[in-house]
Amino acid sequence: MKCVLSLALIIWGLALAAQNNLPPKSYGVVPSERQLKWQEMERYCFLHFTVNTFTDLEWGLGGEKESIFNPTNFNADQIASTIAKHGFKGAILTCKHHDGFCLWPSKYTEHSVKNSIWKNGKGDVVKEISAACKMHGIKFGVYLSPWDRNSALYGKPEYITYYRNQLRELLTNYGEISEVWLDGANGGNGYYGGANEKREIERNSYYDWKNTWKIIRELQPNAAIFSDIGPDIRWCGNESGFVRDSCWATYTAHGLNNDTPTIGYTMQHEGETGTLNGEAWIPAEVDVSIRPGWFYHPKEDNQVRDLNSLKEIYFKSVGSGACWNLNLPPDRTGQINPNDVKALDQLQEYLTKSFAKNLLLGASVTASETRGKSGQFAASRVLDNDKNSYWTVNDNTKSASLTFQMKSPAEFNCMEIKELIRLGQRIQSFKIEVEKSGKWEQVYKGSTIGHKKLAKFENTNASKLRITFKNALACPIIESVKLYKIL
Ligand code: FUL
Repeated sequence: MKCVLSLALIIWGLALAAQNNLPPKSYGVVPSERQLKWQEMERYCFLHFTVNTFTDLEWGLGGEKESIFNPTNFNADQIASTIAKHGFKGAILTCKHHDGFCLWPSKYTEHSVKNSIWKNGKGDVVKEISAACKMHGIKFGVYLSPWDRNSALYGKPEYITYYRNQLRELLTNYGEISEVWLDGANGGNGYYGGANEKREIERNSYYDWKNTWKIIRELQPNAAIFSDIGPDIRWCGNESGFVRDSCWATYTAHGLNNDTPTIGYTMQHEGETGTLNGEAWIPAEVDVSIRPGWFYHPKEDNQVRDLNSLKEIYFKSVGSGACWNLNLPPDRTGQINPNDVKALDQLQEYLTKSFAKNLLLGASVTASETRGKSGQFAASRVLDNDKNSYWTVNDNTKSASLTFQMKSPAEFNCMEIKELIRLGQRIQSFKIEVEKSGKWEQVYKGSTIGHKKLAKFENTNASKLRITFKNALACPIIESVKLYKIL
């Protein structure tokens, strides 16, 4: 009997050891390839441009004359190159905003560039911007407002066919689309083909989103769909430029008043944090404008965000595991305004200088534990430049630490940590300490990490540091750690 028991114990031990030589299994819901690609972009730009640019409105009423749309010197190359030059990886254009005016010559309406004086009605903003993005190596996404204050059909079932036809045009004729941005503003007063009335829709059923998403999947399988409820990317819940310090890519949306959640009808503050152990992988996008409004208004020329504000947004979006969608509204010439370009120059200079030198290059690193004692999962994996390699521990270990020894003392104030999100988001609490006169001193206490955490703290001078992960949801898997002295 004793013999059988010890044999069973040995077999169990061997099985455990064998398991710990294999990569960890994924934890909870995980990102799709499409979401991983999107996450890698980190920052991209919104382009709000339409009749509003010329009428000084934020929400056009729908009855605007097409002739109003007349940029004096439209230059898609200036727009796309400005975005690319400043390190942003894509552009999302308001192909149609709530006023219903189409920036492409849609077959399904007369309310478009084809009836404007711009380029004698022969212009196509979507075509020019998408081509310029391609040329400058950045991605292109579309915003097609579900609410249409111009269309006589809005509020009737026929509008859904109209909307889907327009979506098909955008997803078929303009190359690869990286993101489809679905807005939550819905129903209300409008021109509606001259009816000039208020139209309400039944939020939960009118748009039949599930079937519209199928069209997107079919025509552009790599496009990430953004909305209040995903399915690929969620709204961060505010337009002020942040997610919370604790921010999960996992998310369970809730509707208002305990109702079913749908686009334009969620508990919006939940977007700022996501949901611990949420039901789906739907990471946050932080959309915010470089000016007070989403569209260009001459009176806001001196209200462009300054470097401090842009810096703060960067750390509270990209630095908290979200992506940043910064709106740059083309002005009446049809270009990014010089004041906005100036602010972007400053931001890019700041980011380039701050993140130029990873102080952990050449450091040595040890771990409290290494999975299966295997070199494949060694602590040193967090310092290599391989996106697929990582440090991890045995399955049952939920708290663990990494200790870094630099060759000589250095001054620093920011640590970048990345989890290997491909296998799920796990870290819910961590601290950073530095060794001073033989004693550990805490310099930072954090919560989630996800795709990327930029942990900022007071300038510190030391040569030895430690990160401790506590009570992770499953064994921590850390892809990389970097250290900087940011400006
Ligand atoms: C909102 C819209 O109503 C604003 O006009 C803007 O487009 C913003 C990005 O989304 O819901």
